[in-house]
Amino acid sequence: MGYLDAQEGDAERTAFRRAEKRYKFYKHSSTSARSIKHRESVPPTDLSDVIDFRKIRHLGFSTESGIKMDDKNFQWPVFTMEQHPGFYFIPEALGIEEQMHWIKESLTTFPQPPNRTNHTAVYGPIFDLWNRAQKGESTVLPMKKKETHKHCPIPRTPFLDHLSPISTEIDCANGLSDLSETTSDNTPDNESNKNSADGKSYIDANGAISGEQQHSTSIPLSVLLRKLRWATLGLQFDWSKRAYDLSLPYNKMPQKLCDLASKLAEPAMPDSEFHAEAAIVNYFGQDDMLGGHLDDMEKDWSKPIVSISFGCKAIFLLGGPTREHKPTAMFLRSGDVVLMAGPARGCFHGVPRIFVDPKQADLPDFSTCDPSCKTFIDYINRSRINLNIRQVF
Ligand SMILES: O=C(O)CCC(=O)C(=O)O
Repeated sequence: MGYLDAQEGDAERTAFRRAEKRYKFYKHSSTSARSIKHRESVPPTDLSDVIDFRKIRHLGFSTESGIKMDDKNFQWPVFTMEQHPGFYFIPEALGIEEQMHWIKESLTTFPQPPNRTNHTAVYGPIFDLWNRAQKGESTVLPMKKKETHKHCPIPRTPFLDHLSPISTEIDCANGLSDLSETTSDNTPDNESNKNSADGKSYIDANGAISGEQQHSTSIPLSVLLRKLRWATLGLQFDWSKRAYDLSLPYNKMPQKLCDLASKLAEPAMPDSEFHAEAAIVNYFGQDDMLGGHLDDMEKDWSKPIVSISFGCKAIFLLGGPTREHKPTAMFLRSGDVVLMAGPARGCFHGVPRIFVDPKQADLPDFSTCDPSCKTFIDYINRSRINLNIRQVF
């Protein structure tokens, strides 16, 4: 959030962009001889430079220079890096049961209206997405006629652009067409998005549609669940204005999450308390990446961003104040926490890679969780969720 996009063209030339290209996942879906030849010519990604804080924690020492561990002053061992002041890494901060609790919340409660998701601008608020998707419900969703052109009706918000799939071919939510990179409806400002985001038409818990509607299409809710890319909690963010919109209805952040965030934030602000006021839930599948960006919309950068990872392993890139700075790559695993405060708040960062292959995903053994968690385990075994918590004022 607070996304700053790269200028077209120069993106390829910056150190940050080069690192993204180095680590990203290359999809080769085609079985054509040319594609197979190309696949064979691409060497596996060299991960030898990726810092592994978990490994360092278990080894008890680091061969990397400038990495320090503080295991005395806080509840968890906390790592800092000399070249990134204001950045803190807390490996394995959350246990398996606690992770499963937040995975469930992220999939059931957090996308519930009035919280907004990437689907809100097109379809209006959708209630009970997770439960209804599990029941195999398909629903008729309102869409403006304009949106039935060949592009997929998934909003290309600035956020979706920064959470951009590497593959240019995405199966469309209505199963009819693909989402071209050239789609014109690429801001939440476009007319169709405005109308639905205004809440003029919506789907209630029973799947009924009310409000203005010019055209409709039937979409399995499981498809919309798979296409869920973000949800905002607490104070809601307006992507088109790049600002918190205090006029939007919102629920206060869940107290349990505020308490957790304030405890986790301690290494970055030991003398005062962190008050969580907003959060973004990021949902990633294999082909998703989060392009390099700055989170600069909150007023006070001494207050950290508290970022918690769940599910498949990812690579996190932490750069400098411009894209010209070569970023440091590090692994993020389920239960790891990152804090960005002070100078680190002004640094470009992103997630170029998610490892969903079971051999590389490094997932905790969620099978020890209650059997009722099975559907959540099935989801998280192929995905990653990030809870990104902020104090706005
Ligand atoms: O997914 C992550 O680990 C980082 C998310 C992030 O940077 C953001 O939401 O601004």
